[in-house]
Amino acid sequence: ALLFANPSISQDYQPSPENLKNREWYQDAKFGLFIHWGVYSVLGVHEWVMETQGIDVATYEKLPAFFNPTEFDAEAWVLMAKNAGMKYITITTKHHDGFAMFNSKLSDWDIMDRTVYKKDVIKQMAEACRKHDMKLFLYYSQLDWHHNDYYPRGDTGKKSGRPDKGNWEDYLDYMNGQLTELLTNYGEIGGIWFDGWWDKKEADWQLRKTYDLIHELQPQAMIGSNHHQTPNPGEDFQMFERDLPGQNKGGYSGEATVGKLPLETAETMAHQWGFSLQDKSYKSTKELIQYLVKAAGHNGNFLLNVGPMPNGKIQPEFIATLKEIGDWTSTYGESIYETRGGQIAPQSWGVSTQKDDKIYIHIMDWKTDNFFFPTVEGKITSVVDFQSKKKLKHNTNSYGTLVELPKNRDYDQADFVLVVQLK
Ligand code: FHN
Repeated sequence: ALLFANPSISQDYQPSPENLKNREWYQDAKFGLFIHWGVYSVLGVHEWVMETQGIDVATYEKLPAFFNPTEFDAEAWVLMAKNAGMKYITITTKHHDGFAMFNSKLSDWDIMDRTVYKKDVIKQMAEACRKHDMKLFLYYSQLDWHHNDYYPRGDTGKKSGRPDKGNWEDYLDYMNGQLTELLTNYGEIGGIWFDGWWDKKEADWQLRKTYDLIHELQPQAMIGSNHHQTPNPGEDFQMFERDLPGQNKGGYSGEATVGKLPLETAETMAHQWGFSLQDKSYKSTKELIQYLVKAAGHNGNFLLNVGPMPNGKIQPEFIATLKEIGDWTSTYGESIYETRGGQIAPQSWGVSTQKDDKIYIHIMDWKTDNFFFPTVEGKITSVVDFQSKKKLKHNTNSYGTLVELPKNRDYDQADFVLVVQLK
C-alpha cells in the first residue's frame, strides 16, 4: 500500500530551507562520481543487455546467482572518489532490469534474496560515505523491465518480453514503497536521481505524489530526473546526459532549456555506463578535466560515471585516470569548487568561472601568446597566471582586455587558468 501521500500539497512547489541549503552545497560541490552497478555486470555487456539481447525475465532471473562481488570495498570506492576531487556519489539502487541492489522487503528481486553475496550494497556505500564526508545520491529507474505491473508496456523492454496486463497503480505503489525504504533505511541522503520516465511518457506517473513523498521523508533530498525536458514542479536540480547544459547535443528527443535550478551534466569514462568488456573507448584525462571545467563554466556540476566489475573492483584504467584528475583538482580546485559560471559566457577557447571578486578564465584552446577576453563588469586590478602566480601584462580598452601570456607555455595542457582580480 502507498505509505505516504499529502494531497494538500499544491502544484506550486516551495522547496524547504534544508533543500535550498543542500542546493547551495551541491552547486559548490561541482564534481561527483556516478556508479552503474548491477547483476548485469556479470555478463560484461553493459546495463542494457537484458533488452538488447532479448533475454526474457525467467532467463535473466538466473543471473543474480553469479553475482558475488567478494572484492567489493565501499570505502575504497569512496576514497577513490575523494582523491579524484569528487564531493558526492550517485549510485544505481535499481536500474532498468528492476533488480534492487539494496535490501528491499517489497520484492525478492533484490540482492539479499537472489545472490549468494547477500549483502546490502547501498548500506555499505551509505556507511562509507558517512564516514568520509561524502554525500550519497540514489539513482532509481522508474522504468522496470522485471515488474509484472509495469504496464501498459513502455517503449523499451519489448525484446525481453513484457506482460500483457498489469496494474499500473500497483507498480506506482511498489516504486513509492521502495523509495520509502531508500529514504528511511540509509540515513540522510543527498537526493534521488530518477531515470526511465521517458520510457512511458504518456503514462500517469503521478510524479507530484512521489516527489512530495520524498520531500516529506527527507526535506533536503534533491530530486532530479533524466527526462531531457524542462523540469517539473517538485524537482530540485536539472540534469543533462552526455551534454553540457543547453547544448542539446546528447541526441535525445526532448529539447531541454536551461532553467534556474542547479545543473548537472553526466558523462561516462568510456562509452557504456555499466561494465563492458568490449568498450575500450576510454576518455583521456585531459578530455575529462576539460569536461569538468566546461561544466563549471556552464554553471553546472559534472557527474562522471564508472561501471564497476562483477568482482566489486573498478577497472584499473579508470582508477589511473581518476588519480590523474585528482592531481589536477588538488592544484586547480580553487578555480572550480564553490564557483559559479563566470560573467564571460562560454567561448570557443574555453569558459570562465567566478567567485566573489575573482574571475577564473579557463583557456583550453588558444595557440598564441596574446590572448583577448571580452569586457567584464568591474575594474580589473590584476591578471595572474594561476600556475606560476605571476602577474601578467594586460591592457584593457572598451572592447575587452588583451593579455600577454607566458612565452613557451604548454599549449597542450588541459587548462591554462588566469585569475582576473576585480576591485
Ligand atoms: O538508459 C539509461 C542508461 O542505461 C544510463 O543509466 C543513462 C545514465 O544517464 N541514462 C539512461 C539513458 O538516458
